[in-house]
Amino acid sequence: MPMPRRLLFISTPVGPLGSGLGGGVELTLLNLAQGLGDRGHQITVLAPEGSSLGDAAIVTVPGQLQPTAHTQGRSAPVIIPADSALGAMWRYAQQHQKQYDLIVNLAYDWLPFYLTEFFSTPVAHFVTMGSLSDAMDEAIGQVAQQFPGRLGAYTRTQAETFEVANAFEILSSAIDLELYDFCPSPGDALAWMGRISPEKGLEDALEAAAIAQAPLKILGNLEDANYWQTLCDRFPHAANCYLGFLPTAELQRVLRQCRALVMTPRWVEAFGNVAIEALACGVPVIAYARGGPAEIVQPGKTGWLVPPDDVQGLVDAIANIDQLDRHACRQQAEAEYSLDALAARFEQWFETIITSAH
Ligand code: HBI
Repeated sequence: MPMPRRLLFISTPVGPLGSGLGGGVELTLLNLAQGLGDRGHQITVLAPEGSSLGDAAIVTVPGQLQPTAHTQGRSAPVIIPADSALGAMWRYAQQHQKQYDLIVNLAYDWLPFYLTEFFSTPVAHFVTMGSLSDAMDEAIGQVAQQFPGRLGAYTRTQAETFEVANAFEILSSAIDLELYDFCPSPGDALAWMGRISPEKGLEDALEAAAIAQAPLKILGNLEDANYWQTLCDRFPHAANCYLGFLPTAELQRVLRQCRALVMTPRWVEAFGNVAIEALACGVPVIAYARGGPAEIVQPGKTGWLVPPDDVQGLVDAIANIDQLDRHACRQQAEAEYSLDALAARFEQWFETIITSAH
């Protein structure tokens, strides 16, 4: 077991931890804090005010939240609002960096990458989405060139959206399996989970469920109200399907009763934490063969992969759910996506950076 390290994790500036605005980053941070804490490391999390994160040591800073990167477009300029939480978090990090062996950035923003060379404590970057803008690609490319080995990603597919794909350490993801109860015999509903935002393609799941005449349960943060309104106009019953953004304990009580999770990403989903949450409950995953889910689903065993944007393909997969093995789903989660497996992967990545930085 390598020596205990003092690690400062800097969270996403788009929202307080626990609000759901940070999407998969919130779960990743919670899991890393718990998994690495259990392995004896000292974890501090730096996040916007109003954040909460289980029992990890957390430092919060006030300030204006960052506009989300995934709606800005490729040529979007770098935006830093006045009184920015992002700026405040990185000022804190600069002032306290000597107390840590490593700083780990989880923000998908330009500033942390630009500041890397100005820190004496090594800064690692866990990149949580695929390539979205030229400005971010440039900042990420700069780190790849100056500090090889400092970039991490969830999946190979996600890394390949960047020119510097080979500079990324692939770390996958995980969940706390103890929070998810296996369910051998589900009801007749399908599930869809995620931020309700255009890049998640919820309309295809609503259309496929309607054709298959299967009830659909929608869970997640209602991020884009205009988009949701267009869905409700097109699918009048959609509002009845929406169960809100639920904490994990309640979420899994709904999810585990479903026959399958349907994933309809329009973009390259970096990972798709919801896929392993489903597997942990024994719920097979029907997903477009795009991004992270394509590296998670074992076709014909723990789910089906469908040609991207092919709604009829979703309907065909829904008709073949009974060929899938719910026990195999739980077993895959235990083998590949436990907290300790994740912590061991990150610990090894951090050790390589820390030992080569001196
Ligand atoms: N946008 N500007 C910005 N910064 C982030 O850290 C960020 C984001 N959009 C979405 C997001 N993080 C997370 O929901 C995903 O990385 C999972």
